[in-house]
Amino acid sequence: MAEKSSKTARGTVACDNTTVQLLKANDFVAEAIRKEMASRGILLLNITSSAGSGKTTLLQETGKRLKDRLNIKILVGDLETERDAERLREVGIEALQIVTGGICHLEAQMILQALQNIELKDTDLLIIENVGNLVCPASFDLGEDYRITLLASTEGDDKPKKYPRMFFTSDLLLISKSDLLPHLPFSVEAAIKDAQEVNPEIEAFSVSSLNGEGIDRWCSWLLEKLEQKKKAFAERQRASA
Ligand SMILES: Nc1nc2c(ncn2[C@@H]2O[C@H](COP(=O)(O)OP(=O)(O)OP(=O)(O)O)[C@@H](O)[C@H]2O)c(=O)[nH]1
Ligand SMILES: [Mg+2]
Repeated sequence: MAEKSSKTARGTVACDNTTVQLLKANDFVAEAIRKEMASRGILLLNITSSAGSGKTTLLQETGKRLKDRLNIKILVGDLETERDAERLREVGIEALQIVTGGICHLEAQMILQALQNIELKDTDLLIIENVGNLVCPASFDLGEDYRITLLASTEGDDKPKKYPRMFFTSDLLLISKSDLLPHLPFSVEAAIKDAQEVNPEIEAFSVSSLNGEGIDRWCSWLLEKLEQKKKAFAERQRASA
């Protein structure tokens, strides 16, 4: 206690972490989801970012390009409203809204409940749009194969070091709204450098849902991961036949 009060005097409080068991329970459910997706050969992506970084718009553009080639389903988490799911349905993608009722992230058990309400048969790609928040969703594994984080050019290039857990746990960083870069003091190089110092494995490139920059590259990235997943699925099927 004495240590904590001295930290308070310096303007810092070290809080005890009481959520360890909750996260452990989440991980069990996430692992069950991962196994279920593996048994069906479905690629599961978890898209995260701050509020308003362009997740739904990117998924609309993705859907427009890939919906005739792939069977895509989207689960979208928000505190309130069905607006994002409606936007995705408008471009012809089957989308189910998960309304968290105030919770600032999606948990694996929410995904498990939502999965009871969608047809997984023949699905190729299941995408989760997480609640817009760069903090809490970082701690919750949803059973995804890959986590993709958007960082919009309007948010500032300093975010990877300030919110490291999200970047540490992500496989791909998309610098979104790149069409606005000419108007903003945002260095793509600095943001990517910081993200790769936090997580040397993270891939990164810029996208704009407005002018289309990087969208083909994003779709190719996604298709390559899907192909790898399908291949592993087919090999397992052959081995067990
Ligand atoms: N200039 C520009 N604006 C964009 C781009 N993508 C999205 N927007 C705009 O940014 C705003 C937020 O976009 P959304 O796609 O709703 O963002 P989101 O991350 O899904 O938001 P939440 O679900 O609320 O977290 C909207 O006004 C979009 O039109 C982009 O590439 N460039
Ligand atoms: Mg959205």
